[in-house]
Amino acid sequence: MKTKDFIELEEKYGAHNYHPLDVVVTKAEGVWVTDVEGKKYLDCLAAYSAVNQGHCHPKIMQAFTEQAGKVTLTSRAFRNDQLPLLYKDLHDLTGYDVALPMNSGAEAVETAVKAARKWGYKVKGIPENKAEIICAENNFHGRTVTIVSFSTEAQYKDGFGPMTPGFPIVKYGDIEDLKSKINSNTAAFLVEPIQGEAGIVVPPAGYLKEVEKICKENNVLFICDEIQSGLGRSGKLFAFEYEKVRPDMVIIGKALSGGFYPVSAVLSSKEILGVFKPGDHGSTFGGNPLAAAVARASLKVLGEEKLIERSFEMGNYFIEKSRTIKSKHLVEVRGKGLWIGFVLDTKARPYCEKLMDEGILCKETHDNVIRFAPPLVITKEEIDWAFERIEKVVKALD
Ligand code: IF1
Repeated sequence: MKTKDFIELEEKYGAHNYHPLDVVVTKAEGVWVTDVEGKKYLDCLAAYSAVNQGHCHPKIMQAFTEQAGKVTLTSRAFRNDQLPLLYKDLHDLTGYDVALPMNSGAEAVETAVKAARKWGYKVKGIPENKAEIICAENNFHGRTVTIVSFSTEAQYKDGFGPMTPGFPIVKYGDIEDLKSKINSNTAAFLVEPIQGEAGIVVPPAGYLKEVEKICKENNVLFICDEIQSGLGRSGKLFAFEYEKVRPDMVIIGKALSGGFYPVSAVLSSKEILGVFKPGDHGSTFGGNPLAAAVARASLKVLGEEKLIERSFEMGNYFIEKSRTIKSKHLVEVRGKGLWIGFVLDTKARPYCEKLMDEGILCKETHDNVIRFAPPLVITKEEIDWAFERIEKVVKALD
């Protein structure tokens, strides 16, 4: 079967909730993916930062296959010999005392919302059903009805009402707006330390420090969604580290499994996650031994291969080179680590399509930003190879 045959099947039998590039991937390794015609591409999306360790990393693969042959799922009605070890690894790596494992990022965000609300009622003393969780304009935290209830993107909400109440919105990066929206019913502020879907938007220097101070002064939980920005993508373990803050709760996912399996988690303290009593919350697959074994291997690879430091160094190299491109449509190059946005004054999709012809896969975000987020294992030579083609395409489209 050829590319067009696969596309025909997908168009005929699949729901059209995506508009993918017409590349049909059959194999992937490291930063390279191969399509059904045998053409190779440099993957500059890394499945939205879920394969920071590179596609099909052999060590994660080994952990996956070994565990798959032992036990994959017990449900949390019983215990298993992998989850406690993941808890310990997460504590030792992040310093957070307690974790609650889930599967998708959205499930972890929902878990954080439930924990913050319950903490608001049981610990802070907010009157029943009055808890508010403030979110930022242009946020992206997932696709459940409650999560799109606090999205400011009309399309993500259209046709999915009635929305869940209790989520005031503030301007991202605007500390005065946050101060003005906090009140005695505020349980938490949920924010991406760098906004991904919004186009890799880095907040003004000092913003997160101010957020932490305001939240502490008002007994409001500071929650960071690091599902996309975390685990090395920004050049740090967590993007919030650029401002030396310590959120009360951190949400992780995506690269927590190196792309092998949906694994996510909420990291926090006993005081906060202690609000959950047995039976309050859960999930069939949450914390299963296969997920835990894969997550442990994925975290180990980040450390062993120094991928966080690589992301910092290679990201700076990529950003500095990109800023030498002279083009009338390239307004700004921004980002942190190997998380880079080319901000255009025109639609980004045609650039992504031309880059695909040049052998580079990337994805536009918010119409006018080309997002480059390759696996963190990318080499300097591969960046040079990509840069040559990126510059060629950007100039050609001038
Ligand atoms: C899609 C966007 C990126 C996330 C943050 C939670 C989640 C995500 C910061 C939810 C997921 C994915 C979802 C995917 C495309 C992609 C995406 F364009 F949608 F916004 F990366 F920017 N917090 N982001 O980035 O995690 O439930 O998906 O595991 O929905 O199209 P999930």
